[in-house]
Amino acid sequence: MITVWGGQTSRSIRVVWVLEEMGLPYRLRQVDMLAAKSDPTWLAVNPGNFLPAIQDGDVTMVESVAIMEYLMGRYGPTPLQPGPNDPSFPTYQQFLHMGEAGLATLIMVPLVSGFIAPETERDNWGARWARECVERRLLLVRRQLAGAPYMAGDRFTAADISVTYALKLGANRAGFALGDAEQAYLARTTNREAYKRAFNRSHEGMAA
Ligand SMILES: N[C@@H](CCC(=O)N[C@@H](CS)C(=O)NCC(=O)O)C(=O)O
Repeated sequence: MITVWGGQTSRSIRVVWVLEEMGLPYRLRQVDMLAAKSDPTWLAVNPGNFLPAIQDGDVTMVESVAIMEYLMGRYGPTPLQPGPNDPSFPTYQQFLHMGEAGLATLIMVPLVSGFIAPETERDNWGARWARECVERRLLLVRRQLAGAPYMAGDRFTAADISVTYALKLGANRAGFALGDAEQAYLARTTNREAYKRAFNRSHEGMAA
């Protein structure tokens, strides 16, 4: 049984969403980030103390996109992951990784500066720079959506799971304004039954 260590608003939703799309059994262990740094069981899984992590037999992994690739590789094939000879593969790879490396990671800078930093440090050069970097990367998402309904083209893939998380993070927690195309895209991706199950599982805490 795969164990996902996650939190209600964490990137663990990406992992749980993949598991739901693939119909794989798993159990979810919610980590309370306020208590996590003194929880030896959790720190033995991830001494870096960030979410998500998985355990699958002898495998222990962190990094949400790497975990997604592991699950699809080990338990696929799955339509979530186009093969290397599929024409959509390069675009798929690009947006799968841009969702974290180009968007969510950078979004964290204005997010923590804006909501967690002391008042006098909120408006800072680094946060403004990161916000501007995200805005430029969003131009690629916008260009893609001008010609196709999904990040890899005509059909839903794991790249959409990656990018959906980032867009929601930016819009809901860091004040990024989304246009009509991005909002319609989020409505499409989050209307999937697997997303709704993943969301509900993530918010109900411990589950079988
Ligand atoms: N690139 C990592 C980012 C992990 C990350 O930043 N996780 C957040 C929760 S969504 C966290 O645990 N932050 C606390 C910290 O890093 O101290 C991934 O995609 O898994």
